[in-house]
Amino acid sequence: MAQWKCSVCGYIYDETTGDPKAGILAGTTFEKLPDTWTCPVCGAGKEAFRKVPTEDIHARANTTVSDVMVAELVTWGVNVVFGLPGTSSLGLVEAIRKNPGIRYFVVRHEENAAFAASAYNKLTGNVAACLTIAGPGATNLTTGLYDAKEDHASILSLNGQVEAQYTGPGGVQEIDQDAFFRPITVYNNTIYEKNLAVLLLTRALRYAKIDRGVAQISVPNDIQKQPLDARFCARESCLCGPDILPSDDMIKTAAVAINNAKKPVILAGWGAYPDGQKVLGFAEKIKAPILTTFRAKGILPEDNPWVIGILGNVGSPHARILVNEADLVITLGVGFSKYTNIPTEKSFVQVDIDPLKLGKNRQTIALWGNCSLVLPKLLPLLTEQEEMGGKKRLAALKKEWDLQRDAEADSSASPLRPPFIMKVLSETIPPDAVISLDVGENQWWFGRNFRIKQQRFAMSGYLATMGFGLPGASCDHGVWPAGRNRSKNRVS
Ligand SMILES: Cc1ncc(C[n+]2csc(CCOP(=O)(O)OP(=O)(O)O)c2C)c(N)n1
Repeated sequence: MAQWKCSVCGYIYDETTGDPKAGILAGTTFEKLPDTWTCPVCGAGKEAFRKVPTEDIHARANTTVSDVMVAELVTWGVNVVFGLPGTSSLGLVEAIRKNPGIRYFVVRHEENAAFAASAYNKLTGNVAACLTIAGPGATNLTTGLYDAKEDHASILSLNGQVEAQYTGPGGVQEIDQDAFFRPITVYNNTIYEKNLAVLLLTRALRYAKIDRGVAQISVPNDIQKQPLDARFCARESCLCGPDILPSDDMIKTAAVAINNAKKPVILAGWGAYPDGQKVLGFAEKIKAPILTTFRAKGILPEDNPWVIGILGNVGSPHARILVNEADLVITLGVGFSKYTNIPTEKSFVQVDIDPLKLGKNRQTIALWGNCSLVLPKLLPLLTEQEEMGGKKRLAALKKEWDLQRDAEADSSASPLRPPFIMKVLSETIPPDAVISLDVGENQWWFGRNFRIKQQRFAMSGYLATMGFGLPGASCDHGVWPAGRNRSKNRVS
């Protein structure tokens, strides 16, 4: 006896029960139904019905749910997973072991897996993944994932879960992971039905990328090991990331404001970090100094004549002087953290990918878009300004700041003072090193006194949590994308 499903409304005709209301006896096969019979719910004809498959189409697959999920991760470019294995995640761990396109980095405590994944995304822009067991493995991720949430790092958190029949009272190592992760995540789900495994995974990856945050997927232990044939799985598509550009009119309005400004300054934030050369071209054209937020330190080498340094409480007094004098502040991907302390009474041209960050006051020309796309659109509309001695003044201010920091770096002080340590580190850390910063005094002195060259650096920005430094540095071990051509220097 088979079941037939109406493709219009979903009603199921069950041959075992028939359709008593229409006088169709129990045991009547679908073929024997009169041609005039219609769906008792929506009235669709027999041609709208499809046989409900009784056999599991995945039963003969030689791949498991885990194999298919891991292959999907590789397709999306997720080739690094950090975590700590255990009973409820072994199906997924085994699938990673078998797949040469992805590597599992084992940590001693899951918090470090989340920190490493967060740092990995901050340093490479690629989605990173964590994989832990259910319950305590999942809860241990919290601080690291919160760091990712606050700093908009895209992470997939894959977590084991106990078999469905053990959920609820009596379950061991079982918590309601969807509820637990809800405040941290941009997407959150448990795969209770293997047919949905790829669909939910691909949806999670889209959320992690587009909403720039943590997407969490729990996979019960038994489901991880069930057979699954990728050919019969629904999925959502890979996305490269949204290209957002403001209208031409808005860009023109911003260009007019910049062309009319007498003393503009550029304030570059984390959102402009990948676009150092574009920011430099912009500064050179309008002859404006480049200030940065703490997180964007190193967007360009500090000795570049247009870079004045950090604005904020780890910054230079000279950056503060310049922003106070400015009649226009051009902010590029800046989060307006309290540490940057941007004078909000100023006029702004503001570029940001997050529309809710835009419009910090009434005098803002808000450009909703990616800095990497907005800057090339804006640049041709800007008037090349004459060099009127501004560069000379910047050089003088920079010199003053360097001399002050040199004077602070007293090598004879005992115990050693942080400015001296930072001076030595500035002179000894190779220019292509990756620096992962922890939280504490070291962070403040690094921000203020370390003279950055081409090093890449990451830290826990908004959460400002201790514990980020070491996993952040170890995440670089062997996972730095090929072609980046960095040496193996990692500093925490
Ligand atoms: C997880 C966490 N706990 C507590 C703090 C508060 N906190 C910030 S710095 C700091 C002390 C750090 O001391 P240390 O690691 O010795 O670094 P130092 O300040 O000497 O550079 C503390 C407790 C924090 N930021 N994160």
